[in-house]
Amino acid sequence: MILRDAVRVLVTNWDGSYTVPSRRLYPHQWSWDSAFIAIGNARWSPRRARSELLTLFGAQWRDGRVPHIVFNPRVPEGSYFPGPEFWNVNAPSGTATSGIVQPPVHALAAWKAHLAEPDPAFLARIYPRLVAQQDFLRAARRSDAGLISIVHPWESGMDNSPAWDEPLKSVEAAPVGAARRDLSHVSAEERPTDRDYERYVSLARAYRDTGYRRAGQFRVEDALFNAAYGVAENALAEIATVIGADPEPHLREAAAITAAMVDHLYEDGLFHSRDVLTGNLVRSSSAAGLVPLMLPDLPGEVATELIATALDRFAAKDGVLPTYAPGAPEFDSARYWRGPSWINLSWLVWMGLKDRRPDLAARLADGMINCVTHAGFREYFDPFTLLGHGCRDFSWSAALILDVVAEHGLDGVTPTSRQIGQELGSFGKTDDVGDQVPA
Ligand code: 2M8
Repeated sequence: MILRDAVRVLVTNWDGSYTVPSRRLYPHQWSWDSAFIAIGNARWSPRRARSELLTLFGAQWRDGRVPHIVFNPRVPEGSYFPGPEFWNVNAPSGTATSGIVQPPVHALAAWKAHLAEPDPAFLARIYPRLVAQQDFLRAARRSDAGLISIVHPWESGMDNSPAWDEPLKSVEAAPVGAARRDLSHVSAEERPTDRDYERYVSLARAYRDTGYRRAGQFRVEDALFNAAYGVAENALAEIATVIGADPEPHLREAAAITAAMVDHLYEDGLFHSRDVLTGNLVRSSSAAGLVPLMLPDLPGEVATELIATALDRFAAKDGVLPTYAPGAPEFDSARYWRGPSWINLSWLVWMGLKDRRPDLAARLADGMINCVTHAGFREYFDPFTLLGHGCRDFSWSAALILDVVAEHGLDGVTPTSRQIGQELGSFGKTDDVGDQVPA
């Protein structure tokens, strides 16, 4: 049942060649959402997974950047703020996009799509684009410390994390007036405050006004973003091997970023972010700091300490991972990215634990399944009551559950992909209906 419901969400949110995160709250294509959605779709429709990624990379800029939003021209300007008029960008494809990026989890998604249904031609097509995505980050965002910066909280994907409270203090808030659309769909207590939103808008405007070249007053080396960058290099090494390219430079880069992260971002059992403008470590209790568990080159003792932190400060043994440590004063169990459990973050940590601590990984898998069984495919969940928050029928919550169930099983039974196909019954056929898969 849960599998059918998950696919129903993904089918409902499919727009012909990609998937919207949510019909009402997020009616365009989002970058890292599409990577997570592709990972889930790969479990029942690898064709959709490939289409999702190729559509996103169809809007890649000449400098290699993959914009965080690709706008659907058929959706009215007023449906989402800030929309195409605010960002004022046309990608080389002619599509309107935003000008900032999100964590580069796409190479991993492409690799997982290939594992689900081997397709070297797809890999050969997407590989240069994935390499260009990494090249952009190296060229435009790398500091002397060898780490990649983000220039907006929206680039972290964990937009409203308390980890950004301190670096955002120097950003002037610009009035956005009645422009906010999110509050028509979700209650204000579950979304960022007006003051935070005003800062987001003022930062985005400052970056836009330099032609998306020079950042405003926010430049941060984030643990999750840098871990995603390293994981992407590992995935690129796998892809390179299949298509006859050289995996070595990717493996070297993955090892180098891991070492730089340990040197500069690690302290007391957790990875943190570094404020590039002040040079200070931003000590916080964000679960982003556990995501480096995904890096295969992570020194064993660091991994052991991270796992101890996950158990102790994040109560991971209970299975439902909060985005912020519950004992920290900034923790809020219902507000967007300030504490609730999100399926994508739990999934990233689950990936990092599968080989290191299969028992704990299994608990997180059960925890993710419990959340959606209890509350449906909500955007985020109270980690204690499992109450659902944010929008409903949220795509990555559905997609990643398909991936978790395919690997971990449900009620102790691990379905084969054939069984998943059978369980989905008629949904399997929708794979062939109404698609506009990029040529
Ligand atoms: C949220 O972010 C957007 C801005 O990009 C928003 O609040 O309007 C975040 O949760 C982000 O991580 C996610 O990619 C996006 C769409 O699901 O929504």
